[in-house]
Amino acid sequence: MSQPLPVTDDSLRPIAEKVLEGLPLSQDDGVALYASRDLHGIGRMANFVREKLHGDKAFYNRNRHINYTNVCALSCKFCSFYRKRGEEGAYEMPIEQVIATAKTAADTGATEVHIVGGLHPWLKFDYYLDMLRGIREECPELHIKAFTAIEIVHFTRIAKMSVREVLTALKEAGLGSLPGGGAEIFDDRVHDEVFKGKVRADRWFDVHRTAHSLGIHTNATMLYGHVETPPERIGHLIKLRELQDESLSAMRAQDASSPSACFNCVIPLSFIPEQSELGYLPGPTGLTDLKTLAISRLMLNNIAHVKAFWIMQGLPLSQVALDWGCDDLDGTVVWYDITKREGDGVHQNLHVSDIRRLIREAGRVPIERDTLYREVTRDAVTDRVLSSAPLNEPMQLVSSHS
Ligand code: V47
Repeated sequence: MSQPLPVTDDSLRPIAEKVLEGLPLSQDDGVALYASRDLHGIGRMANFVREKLHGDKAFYNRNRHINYTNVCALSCKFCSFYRKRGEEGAYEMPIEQVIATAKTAADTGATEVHIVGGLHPWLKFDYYLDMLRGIREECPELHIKAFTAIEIVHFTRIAKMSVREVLTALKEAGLGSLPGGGAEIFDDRVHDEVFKGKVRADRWFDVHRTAHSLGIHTNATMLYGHVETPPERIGHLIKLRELQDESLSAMRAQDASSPSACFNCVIPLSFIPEQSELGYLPGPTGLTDLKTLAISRLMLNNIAHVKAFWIMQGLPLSQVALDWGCDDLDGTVVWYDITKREGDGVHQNLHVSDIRRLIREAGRVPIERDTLYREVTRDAVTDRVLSSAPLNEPMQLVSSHS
């Protein structure tokens, strides 16, 4: 017997049929989803996909974000993080401070550090290599997820090396994976309006494609709710799906001597206007947040996880999003300097027991994961990680989610 279609908006019926059959949605389908008022129907479709992939599991991790410098050669209009060197509030952390912060994180139970910063005009490539080597030496078990594609392109310039050479050197120094930042919206019109100085989409994809070919897993983001239109968001998601198709094909063909990798998850980032040059914009509403998270789940049928990053969407909405296609809330974070909401400081620590409580209250089962989405088990008394799977091993996505 065929399943009942979960939508009340008749125009979404053909889309619902495709979703139930696991078929990829088109650009027009994505635009129709944004145009529909059937928020619950969209949520039910996204939830269908989410539960097909992950059942009732909702993932979180114990991590620590480290922003090593806010000095940046760029001046993107959406960004409230960057400072010019010498400007009040500008900082760069000595390597020892980054290493000590990572060590404290590892000692207090984190399995991951997430390290990103501005494009610092004077720091040499050795600064980044020494940072990774130092963390690797002090905390051999800690997964280092570091440097957006934009920072990687910056390193190719300062080190006069290719993307492949830079990534290879970083991997040898201890890099585990790349975070998804710097993607914004893959569209030239939006690029020229709000982040003109930044490299264009082709360079972001070049970095992620090369990382995958070197066996380095990566994440992907989309910054929504500023000047972009719904069709531009859908175009962005389809471009991510296309690279994931390529990377999954390569993974299927891989042998032990040439490991390859893919996107672990997508993180739709809700734009926070405060203290940015776009501070006059209202920012996305709760409706746009829920629709975008759900539509990301629906468009990206080949990416395993959709993360509601609670710092951006806020905790209450992130909790609700566990029924709108999301299966992951990111983590403990501890410190976050990139975006600034009125009243928030940079110290934004979410306790593990609070994350678990929020997930349980939403009717889901909290699962601690590592960066590559393997379940982490801990000794109940010492809190030490017991899972024996070696870190930095590629996630087995291909057979289960393609
Ligand atoms: O690249 C900057 C975005 C990103 C604002 O990979 C803003 O697991 C909202 O990429 N309002 C950095 N967003 C954060 C990021 C990230 C976060 C969590 C997890 C992962 C992951 C990656 O934040 C930037 C930019 O796209 N951003 N300014 C703003 N005003």
